[in-house]
Amino acid sequence: AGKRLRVLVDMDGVLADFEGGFLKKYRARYPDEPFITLDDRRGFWVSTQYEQLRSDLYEKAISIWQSKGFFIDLQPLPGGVEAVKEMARMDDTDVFICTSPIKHYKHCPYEKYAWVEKHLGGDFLEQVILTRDKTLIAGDLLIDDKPDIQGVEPRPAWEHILFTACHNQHLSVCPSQRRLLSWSDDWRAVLDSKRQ
Ligand code: BVP
Repeated sequence: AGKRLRVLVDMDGVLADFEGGFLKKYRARYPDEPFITLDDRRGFWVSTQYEQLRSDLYEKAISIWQSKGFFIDLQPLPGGVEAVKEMARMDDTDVFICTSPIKHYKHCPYEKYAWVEKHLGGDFLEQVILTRDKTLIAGDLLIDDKPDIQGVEPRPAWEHILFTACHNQHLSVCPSQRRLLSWSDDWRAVLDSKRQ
């Protein structure tokens, strides 16, 4: 009998459409300001690329995800909610949602829980991990769209599976780093590869 598999799944950019939600609300709030299409996004930090476009756009970008309603209004990315629900039903499999809240805490942590309740159900609130340091969380897999996941633990327990997003799709990552192109990709095979 093998041990249980523990899968950590990121939220923004993996289950929830942070990039699409940002662009829509940014354009609605600042219709006369320049913006970056999703095709032109490069680098994990939206704020950094907007700052490079024009320095004052840094604060304008941040104002979008600091606003009430930003995180709860994010649309689910295709197939993500279904995949996570299926994982949770699999034998010998534990799935946790592992997400970093922004430091402006007025709305974000609350809305992340509310999003999980809305899209995955109240029982799934048991599976939520909010942390600014994912290296401390032990798991077999971490499915996350951030290319560099760092923290105080130099040897995290998990293997990071890079989930493809607009900002990382052109990145050439080291050949040992595995990717999931979307939730239509073979995530079941990735899980099976880690089972004893
Ligand atoms: O809560 C999200 C949004 C925020 O960082 C968190 C990333 O969490 P994980 O996906 O790693 O769990 N965020 C913040 C900024 C700029 C802040 Br200044 C950004 O550009 N992009 C971004 O996602």
